This record gives sequence, C-alpha cells and structure tokens, in this order.
Amino acid sequence: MKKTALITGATSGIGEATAKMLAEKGYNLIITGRRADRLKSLKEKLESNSTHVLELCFDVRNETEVKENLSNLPDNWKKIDVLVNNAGLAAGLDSIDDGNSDDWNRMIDTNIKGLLYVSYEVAQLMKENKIEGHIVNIGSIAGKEVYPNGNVYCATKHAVDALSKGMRMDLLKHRIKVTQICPGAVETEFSLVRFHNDADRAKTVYQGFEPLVANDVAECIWFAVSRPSHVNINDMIVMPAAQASSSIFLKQNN
Ligand code: NDP
Ligand code: 8X3
Repeated sequence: MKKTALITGATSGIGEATAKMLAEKGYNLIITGRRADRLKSLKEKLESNSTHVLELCFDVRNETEVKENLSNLPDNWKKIDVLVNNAGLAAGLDSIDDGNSDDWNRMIDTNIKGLLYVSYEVAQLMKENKIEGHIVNIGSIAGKEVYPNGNVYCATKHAVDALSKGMRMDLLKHRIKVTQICPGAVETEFSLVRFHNDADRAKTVYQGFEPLVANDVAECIWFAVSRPSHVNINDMIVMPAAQASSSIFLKQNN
C-alpha cells in the first residue's frame, strides 16, 4: 500500500520539490499552503503520475484553520506516515534595534507556532491510527548559528532545533521518528519573501557562488524517510560546497 505524506508549504521551493520527489517515490500526498492556484496546478501535475493528492489551503499561523483542516480529513487521508514541517520564512534582515514587529510576529507565528499547531494535529492522527510515523522539521543553518541581523529568524530556527529534540523524546513512546534537516543557502523564493518582494536584492544573495537548489534538500528528506524502520536520522546539516558557515562564503567576482 502507498504511504501518505503531508507537506506544509508545498507551493514553492523546498516543499514543492519534496512533493515531486515523494510522488516519484510512490507516496500519496497532502499538499498545503496559502496560494490556492499553485496548490491546484501542483495537484494536477502530480496526479498525472498516478499519485493521489489532497490539497488543503490554510495558513499555518491560524490555529483554528489548522485544526479545521487536519481534524476533519476524509477517512482515506487520516493515515499520515510522514509529516514534512516545511512552511516557513524570514522577514527582513535588520539590526534588532531597527526591527519591525510585524516581521518578528510573522516569523515567530509561522516558524514556531505554525509548526506546533500542525505537528499537534498530525501527531494525534498518527497515534489514533497507530502509525509508526515520521516527522521531518525543516530547520536551518540559522538554527545552529546566529549571524548579524539574523536575530529573530535565527531565534525561530533555534526553536525548531530545540523542538525537534523535544519532539523526538516525547514521541519516542509512540514510535514516531523525528528528523531535522538544516540547509544553508538554497535558491528559492525565500529571499524574495525576506526582502518583501525586492527581486534585485533577493538575487544578490545567491551571486558569486553556487547555492543549493530545492531538489538538493528534497533528496536529503527522501534519504531520511527511506531509512529502514530501525534507523533514524536525527539531524542533518546540508550546505552549498561554497558556504562554510552562515556568513562565510567562497565567492567569485561576477
Ligand atoms: P519558499 O519561500 O520558496 O517557500 C516557503 C513555503 O512556505 C511556501 O510554500 C509558502 O506557501 C509556505 N508558507 C509560508 N508561510 C506560510 C503560512 N503562514 N502558512 C502556510 N504556508 C506558508 O522558501 P523555501 O522553500 O526556501 O523555504 C522552506 C523552508 O526552508 C522554510 O522553513 C525556510 O525557513 C527553510 N530554509 C530555507 C533556506 C533557504 O536558503 N531557502 C535555508 C534553510 C532553511 P504560501 O506562500 O503559498 O503559503
Ligand atoms: C535560511 C538560510 O542563512 O539565510 O535559513 O538563514 S540563512
């Protein structure tokens, strides 16, 4: 029987690449995000490969929406084997004394609270259905180190690091595995979102070196979820070869 994975933030970047990867590997998919048009077109693409797809359009920051969507799944979608907690963002790159509380709230509400709301609902389903499930949290190199002006984004990803460890301890008794994948720079819509749609500024982030692409991270996720049942990948840091830490890059002049 096919396994089922739920991927948050499947409308772009790492989440979308992971949806394509897991569909290729034979999973049925629950794809989520706020952009309904993108969910619809991804569903159409994935279904052409005989994957069953359920699209759920909700904002992970809204606890009521998360609950309504995930506690009322159709019966044939209740058995979720893998949850990929991917939805997340950075907003701004400002010194803490110049920070903007709207940006801070968006990051904290999405990256920490959203991940918690979704994990809670999916953990209930895994327990009720006696699934030996797997939760994969997308952390970041920003959850391992802090960099100048990264303040609140780094704090949220340090929280994901701590929550991944805590979830692994608490869910062990239910045989639910927890993995954290921590990428360095991946060229997605991440920087466009961070810089409030300033495309020129976003592009400069990836100039002069070869960043990861979303599929590189999807391959790591696939590696983690395809281990035998007695093996768990606790934590994986995956970086561009030209990036040694959050802020040390080997850049060529263009
Ligand atoms: P993208 O901006 O390309 O994708 C982000 C995804 O998250 C989108 O599908 C977006 O969907 C979804 N999302 C954002 N906010 C919400 C929300 N409130 N409710 C529901 N979905 C939401 O960025 P990436 O693919 O790069 O980012 C994915 C994850 O990877 C994030 O957690 C990010 O922090 C992490 N990461 C990224 C790195 C990078 O360099 N790119 C490096 C390390 C980690 P929609 O807008 O449709 O809601
Ligand atoms: C995204 C990578 O280095 O911009 O998590 O924080 S970084």
